[in-house]
Parts: sequence; structure tokens; C-alpha cells
Amino acid sequence: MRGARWVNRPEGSNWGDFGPDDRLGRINLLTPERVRAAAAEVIDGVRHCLSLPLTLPGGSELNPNRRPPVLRPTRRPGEVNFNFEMRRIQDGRTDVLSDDLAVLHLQYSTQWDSLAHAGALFDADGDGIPEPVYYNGYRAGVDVLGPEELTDSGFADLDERTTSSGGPLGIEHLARAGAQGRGVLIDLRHHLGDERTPVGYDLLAEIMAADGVEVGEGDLVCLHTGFGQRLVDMGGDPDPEVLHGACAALDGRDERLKRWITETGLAALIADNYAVEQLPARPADPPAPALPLHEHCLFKLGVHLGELWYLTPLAADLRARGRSRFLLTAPPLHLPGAVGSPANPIATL
Ligand code: UVW
Repeated sequence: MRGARWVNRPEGSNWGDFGPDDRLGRINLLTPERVRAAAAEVIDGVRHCLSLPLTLPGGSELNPNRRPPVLRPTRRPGEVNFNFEMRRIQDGRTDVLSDDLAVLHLQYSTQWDSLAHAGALFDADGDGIPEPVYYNGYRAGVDVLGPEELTDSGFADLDERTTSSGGPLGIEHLARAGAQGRGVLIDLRHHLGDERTPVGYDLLAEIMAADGVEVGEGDLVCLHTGFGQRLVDMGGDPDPEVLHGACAALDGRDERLKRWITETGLAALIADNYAVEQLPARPADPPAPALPLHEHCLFKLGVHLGELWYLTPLAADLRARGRSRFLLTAPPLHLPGAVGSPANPIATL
């Protein structure tokens, strides 16, 4: 393809279909017509916040590389910006100011994975040597900090440096595009309870048929598993058995399920569990990805993944109203170069 960053495109991928320089993937399908149709789903005007408090899950058991947020006041020389009385620096002033900083591991809690989150070792340029490549043939970002530069809190050179491990596929592209469209909820929790259940195509199709749920091109598909509710119930002190062994998750090795994701044209795949897909995935002979659904969605199709959302109250409300569709508005942070981002999505019914 003229202008492409690749000579070989991965089997089953859509690289190039949205243009050689595309960085949005299936978010391109959120056309003005589809957003208008999504807005038509607003019937009752009821809203649901689909974010966990960003302090959940609590601790670092779920993913030892990710830590809870640090939140504290900023400083000014010799002072802390908390209840700061302006009269201390300007005579006669009556204001009192507070000002915070936060250290966020961007994928700790309710989040979007950008297309820079998961790539693959792939021979895109046809030289016979596999190298790290991401959606549409993009290479990773540059200027990434080495581990020796990280402090215990996960920061380095806080005031000085911004790095860009997301590089050309950072989350800012989703932020700029406007993450808004028709949400469709599939209520796995209602049918499967809180048991850890791998969900392949057959089970998914059965549940959708039972609830009369249909998924179309450009839909933002939300899988309610109940995991987010378990996190809320554990209040920041999670039981490792629940973290690693509860609730439904997609079976990323199910080829029929991956074909369904390809064929429906869904724009994004979202769940209230840790990784959308079951981890660890079912064993597979090497070479094979450890996160097969991440590979299929982020790397091959440009389908953004939403994880650790909070979908339980929305699922209950939709069921009570006999509905599965709604307007979903879910912007990430407009943080150039970031691999992922917290989100505070809103469902409007
Ligand atoms: C992993 O690395 C498992 O990432 P996430 O589940 O947040 O996509």
C-alpha cells in the first residue's frame, strides 16, 4: 500500500483500511450519523457514572507494576498549597487557596488502553527480522525512561521530563476524536454469576440471544461481568482470590469470538474486569501471544479496550427498563504520548 509503514500486514488485520497514517482504528466508525443515532438512545435522561473511584482496586495485587494514586498538595517555596492564605505574600488579600498534584499509574483503575498498549514482534518491513510493531505498522515511542530512573513512587524527574512511550499512537488521538457513540451492554453477570467463567463465542451468542442484544458497526460494546462491583464491595482491601479468580472474562484464544469482533465492526470493547480477556489465557503452543485478545483488538484491528469500568448499576437499570443501548461518552485524558488513560465515562439512557 502506498505510504504504508509496512510491507507485510498481519493476517486478519485491517491495517491500511482507514489510510496509511491512521491512528484511530475502529474509532473512525464513530461517524456523525452514528453519534446522532446514539443520541437518539437518550430517552429518560438518566445518567450513570461508569468509573470506579481511581483508588480502586487498592494495593498492587492485581498488577504489581501499577500502584494506587498518590494525591497531595503542591508546594511553593517553603510552603504547602493547602489552605494557603494569600495575605502571606500580598498584604490585605483575603483569599485562601489549595492546589493538588496526583501521581497516577494511568492504567491502575477505570481506563482506556491506547493502541500503543499492545503490539507484537512482527516482520512488518519484510526484512525477515521481527521487531516490536503496533497498529498500522507504527513503531513504539522514543525517550522512554530506564528502570534505574524510577523512584519508589513510580516517578522520575517529575518537574523536568515528559516521556512518550505511547509515541505516535498515544491516547491523545482518542481524546481528540471524541470517544462518544452508542453503548451496548451485554450482561454476562446476570447469566453467569460471580464464578470465573471463560466466555467464548458460543456462550456470548447464547447470552445475547437470551437478552435480545444486537451489536452493530461502530458500537461501543460493554461487557458487564460483576468484577467492578466486587472491587467496590471489597473497599480497597481486595481478596487475592477474588482478584485472580472471579467473574467472567472473554476467552481470547477462541477464534470464532475473534472473528465476531472482526465481523461486527464494533468500535471499542469494554469490560468491568481487569483485562477484558481471561488472564492467564488458555495455554497455546509457541509462538503465541500471552494476551491474544489484546493482540487481536489493539494490534490487528485498532479496537480500543476499556477496562475496570463500573457497569453494575447501569446493567441493573437497563434490565429494569428492558433496554441494552444508551449514549456513551467516555473521553480519556488529553495527555499526548500516554499508553493509557483513566476515564470517567457517562452512560445516558
Ligand atoms: C495488561 O498488561 C494485562 O494490561 P491491561 O489489562 O491493563 O490491558
